[in-house]
Amino acid sequence: MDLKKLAGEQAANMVESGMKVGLGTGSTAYWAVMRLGERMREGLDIVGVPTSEATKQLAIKLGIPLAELSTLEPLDLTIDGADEINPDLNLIKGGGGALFREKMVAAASRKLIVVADESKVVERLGAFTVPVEVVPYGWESTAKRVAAAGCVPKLRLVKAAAGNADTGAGAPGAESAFVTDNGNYILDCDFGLIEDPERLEAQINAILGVVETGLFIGMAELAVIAAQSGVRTLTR
Ligand code: ABF
Repeated sequence: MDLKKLAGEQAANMVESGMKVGLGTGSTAYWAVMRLGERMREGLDIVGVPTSEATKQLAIKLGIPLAELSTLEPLDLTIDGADEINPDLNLIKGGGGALFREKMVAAASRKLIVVADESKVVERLGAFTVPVEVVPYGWESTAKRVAAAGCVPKLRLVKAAAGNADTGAGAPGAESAFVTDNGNYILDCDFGLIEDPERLEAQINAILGVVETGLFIGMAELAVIAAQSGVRTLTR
C-alpha cells in the first residue's frame, strides 16, 4: 500500500468546490495534487496557488487553474508535506528545497493540512537537519553566523546531470550548489534534537543573510498520517 498516496488523496478529498487551495510540494503532496486534478474532472471547481515551480508544472499538466498568491489570498487551505511532524504539529520542511514558497503560501492560508506517512511523526524535531534558505552573496559568512547558533551547516549540493559540452565546465557528476526557485542557496543545519523549536526558528531568522528556515511553528492545523494500519488525523 502506498502510504503517501493514501495520505495525499485523503486530504484532497477534504477540498470543496469554490475553494482557493495552496498546492504543496514533494512526493506526498504530489498525490494530493493528482487527486485534485482527478476530482476536477468529476466537477470540482477550485483555483490553486503552487508552492514550487515543480508543482506549478504538475498543476498546469492536470488543468488545475492557477493564480498568483497576492491576488488570491487568503486561501481556504493548503495541503503540503513535511519532513518531520512533532506532537504540537510543529514541522521541519524544506527537504525538497521549496520551504520559502511553502511558508509564504501556508502563512496566507486559513488552514494548513500536512500529509505524510507515519515515518514523519517524531516526538522531538531535529533528527532531520533543518533546511535554512540563505542569500548566495556571502553565504559562507552567513553559514558561520548560523553555526554560532549551535549547528553544523552544510551547503546543499546537486550533481550536474552532465558536463556542459560547450564550455566543458562541470564534468558529469560534478557538484554545484542547489539553487532554490527563488535563486537562493540552502544550508542543511544539524542542530541535533531541538529543545525549543519556536525559539530556534526566531533565532535563525534573525541572522543576517538568512531568508527563511524550514521550521514551521504553529502553522499546521491538521495532519493526515497514513500507516499500514490505516489513516489517522492529528490536530494541535
Ligand atoms: C515538501 O514535502 C517539503 O517541505 C518536504 O521536504 C517534503 C516532504 O517530503 P515527501 O512528502 O516527499 O516525503 O513539502
